[in-house]
Amino acid sequence: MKIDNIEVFVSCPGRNFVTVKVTTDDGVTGLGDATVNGREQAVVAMLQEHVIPCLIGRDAHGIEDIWQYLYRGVYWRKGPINMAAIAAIDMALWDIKGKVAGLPVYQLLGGKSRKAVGLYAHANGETIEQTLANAEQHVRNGFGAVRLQSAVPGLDVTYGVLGDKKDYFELQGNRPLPPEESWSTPKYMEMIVELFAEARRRLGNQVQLLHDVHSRLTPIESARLGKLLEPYNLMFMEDASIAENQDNYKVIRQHTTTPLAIGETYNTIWDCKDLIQNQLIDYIRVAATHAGGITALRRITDFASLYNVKLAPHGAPDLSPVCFAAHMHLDVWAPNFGVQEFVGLGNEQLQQVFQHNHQVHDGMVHVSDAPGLGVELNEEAALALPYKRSYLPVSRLEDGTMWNW
Ligand code: CS2
Ligand code: MG
Repeated sequence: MKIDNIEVFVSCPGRNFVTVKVTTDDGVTGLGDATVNGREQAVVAMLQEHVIPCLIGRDAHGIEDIWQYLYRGVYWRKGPINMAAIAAIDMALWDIKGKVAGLPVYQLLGGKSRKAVGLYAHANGETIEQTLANAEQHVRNGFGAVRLQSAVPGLDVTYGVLGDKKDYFELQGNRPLPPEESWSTPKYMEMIVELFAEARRRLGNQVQLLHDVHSRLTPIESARLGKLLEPYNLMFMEDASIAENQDNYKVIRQHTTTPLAIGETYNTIWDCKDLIQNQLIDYIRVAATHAGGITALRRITDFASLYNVKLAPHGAPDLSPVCFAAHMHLDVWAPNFGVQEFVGLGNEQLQQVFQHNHQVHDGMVHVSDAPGLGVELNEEAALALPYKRSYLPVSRLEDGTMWNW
């Protein structure tokens, strides 16, 4: 079975997504997600100019060999653009293999390790009261885990808070240039502990609580926050600090027992190998789209299982339903699965462009048994929503110093 054609669709159902469609010489098709938020066209160029010409005519069943060919063969290894291109091809080939075998991808990985995939929902608000009311709604809807993000008093905008936007798609959808947001760690630290103290008073101790620091703190500030949050027993504190220097997490780890999660910006196992093998983290948050696809995530997951690190794939609104489906199959298979981020099934446009029947209820996803990944692309709908350049924000400290968004 040969790769006959590979197409790239860039569509904007609320925000931009890059979708790869591989077609074999006997007409079997597979989908992959190649979306890198704010750098979509760079991945399109990587695919169209440098990757696709090398794949036409190759054996579509040769998933590992094609992964190794694209990873080793580029010479300039790693990086988010390169690995997203590899990831999309990889996902599409797993999709094809499942369709040819008549099996959902999780069966090809080794079958189910659990009946369904546990999710954490996103709660946010302009005030602690609003955030917790949103969290209570998620708990009523059956979610057993909720991420809390609340506006920082004194800052115009805070990461993870929708403000006057109705959903994340509207929030991200139209930024012709990077918006500039300001950050104050002192103001944040004043609010954050109160948020979780009040959350435990209102939500009780059963619900799992999470928080995304979004790389805003230095290691010692993260250590301090982790200690302050220990009484509130978080499931994890995510992206406490940037870990280009993976040793940063030795500073955090020696001071706090609050579980740590990181990984959504990583694009190979090398970005997190030391964090995992030194047990400096508890959850690895890699995304199939950003870290090389299903083949790569399977490898990272197995490596993490040796060190008691659980898989908690990224699940933000800038990953398409194709990546979400890839995560469903990995999550339901992985013996060391932890939790899956879930921001909802998306707006009407998104559900029109990408169709699947992964069922969400009671805070869990019941993975589709459709062969392959279980997602189909409505090409007509996709083409009717053309790409619209949009950027992620940038962040500065209040004195103007560039900071981590
Ligand atoms: C966030 C993401 O969901 C998360 O954990 O860190 O929403 C992140 O801000 C986006 O993926 C950036 O594009
Ligand atoms: Mg995050």
